[in-house]
Order: sequence, then C-alpha cells, then structure tokens
Amino acid sequence: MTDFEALKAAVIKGKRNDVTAIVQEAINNKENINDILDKGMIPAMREIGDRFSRNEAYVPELLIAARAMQSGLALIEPLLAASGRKSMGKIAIGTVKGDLHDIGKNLVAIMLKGAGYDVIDLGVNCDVEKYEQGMRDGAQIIACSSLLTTTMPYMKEVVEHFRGKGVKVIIGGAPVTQSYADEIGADGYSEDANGAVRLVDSLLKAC
Ligand code: B1M
Repeated sequence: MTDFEALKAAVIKGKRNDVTAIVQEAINNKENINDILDKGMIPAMREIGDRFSRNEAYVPELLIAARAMQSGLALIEPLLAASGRKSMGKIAIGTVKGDLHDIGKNLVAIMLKGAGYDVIDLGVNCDVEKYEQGMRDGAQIIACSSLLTTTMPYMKEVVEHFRGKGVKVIIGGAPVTQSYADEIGADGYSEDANGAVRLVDSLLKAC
C-alpha cells in the first residue's frame, strides 16, 4: 500500500530520491497510476502553489518541487507509452508564448501517448510559428497549455491563426475554462489530462 502522504511531502520538499523511490515501489506494487498522480503528486503541486500564494514558499521551492515531480513522471511515462500499437492520430502540444510551466503539459502528453496517439512535444514558450511546425509535421490537433493569466490571451492568437487551416486547436491549463474556450472559439477545452484524451478521442472520431 503506497503512502501517498509521504509521496506528497517528498514532492513538496523537492526530495527527488524519495519521490523516485516511492513511485518505483508503487509501480512494483502495481498501484493504480492515476492514484499515484491524483493522490500524491498533483495535490503536492497544488499545495506548493498555495504556499507560494501565501508567501510561504518562493520560486526556488517551486522549482525543486517541479524537478521532483518530473522525476516521478519519468518513471510513469514508459508504463503509459503505447507499445507497438497503430497510431490513433497525431497531436502537437506546447505551452504558449511567455509561459515556462510544463508539468501539466507533460502530463497531458504522457496520457495522450498512453492512449495510443503520436505526440509532438513542442516544449514551452511556443509562438504560432512553433505550433505551425507541429501542423507541418502532420498534427491534426494543436493542444495549447497555459498556467498564467498573463499568457492565456495568447491562446486566442493561436486559435485565430489556425482558423480555416484544417487543424483543430484545443486548450487547457489551470486558469483556462470552458467559457474562455467558447469565447475565443477554440475547438475544445479540458480541465485535466484524462479529459484531454477524451476530448481528442471525440474530435478525431468526428473527423
Ligand atoms: Co509558477 N505560477 N510561476 N512556477 N507555478 C503558478 C501557475 C501560480 C498559480 C502560483 C501561485 O501564485 N499560486 C502563479 C500564476 C498566477 C496567475 O497567473 N494568476 C505562478 C506564477 C506567478 C509564476 C511566476 C510569474 C513567478 C515569478 O517568477 N514571480 C513564474 C512565471 C514563469 C513563466 O512561466 N514565465 C513562475 C515560475 C514557476 C516555476 C518555473 C518555478 C515552476 C514551473 C516549473 C515547471 O513547470 N517546469 C512553477 C510552478 C511549479 C507553479 C505551480 C506551483 C505548480 C504548477 C504545476 O505544475 N501544477 C503553480 C501553482 C498551481 O498550479 N497551483 C504556479 C501541476 C500540474 C499537473 O497541473 O499545470 O494545472 P497543471 O496541469 C493540469 C491541468 O491544468 C490540465 O491538465 C494537467 C493535469 O491534470 N492541463 C491541460 C494543463 N495543460 C493542459 C493542456 C490541455 C488540456 C489540459 O490541452 C488541451
């Protein structure tokens, strides 16, 4: 039985070795992957963010927590990666211009890969030209992530740029909402990584 509180504490404190040890043990014990994420690692990032808001944590603490989270994700990714399955479609994903947050974007990419999609990871700080490269490389869907209220408006530029070009643009990230997606005319929004997979499934089925 995994000690999710210990995992959460290890991520918050940025204890990379502890995070990898707990996640590896959870994997060995065939713990549900979604539980590892939803009961341990994701609440940890929420908690460190709340502490940051209250001035009880600062950027260096956010960074070391993020690194610890990424080391746990690195162990989970291969388990979710589709093994030799026929690709169900191609998605290009990136965090929008001006924004360097990539944990949520990485999680969405991992889940999409796990569901059998080819994923082009465009990284962070993506301008329309970078997303355009994703389209040239065959992506049917462009997925944009944003974590800052100041970078979220760039999603509107991306949506407008791709209008009529035959690719769909979907959006997500902590400050993003369905009503914002409707307002800017995005083809879809999802609140979390699993929702992103369902969204992509339904958009590509409709093609
Ligand atoms: Co930053 N940061 N940060 N940060 N950071 C937030 C976002 C913040 C809310 C913290 C706070 O104040 N409480 C705040 C934003 C406030 C606002 O905009 N109103 C903030 C700030 C202010 C900043 C800086 C400006 C701080 C500074 O320098 N003064 C700065 C900006 C840098 C920049 O980007 N230009 C900054 C920097 C950083 C670090 C570099 C230190 C680090 C990022 C490291 C990294 O990503 N490699 C960091 C971190 C770690 C956070 C918090 C604590 C955690 C983010 C995270 O990883 N969450 C965050 C607080 C918080 O979110 N509570 C915060 C876990 C992740 C799994 O969730 O990314 O939401 P999330 O992804 C979810 C969903 O949103 C969704 O699925 C994911 C999984 O379920 N999703 C999608 C995400 N993308 C999607 C795309 C889709 C669909 C779903 O496509 C269809």
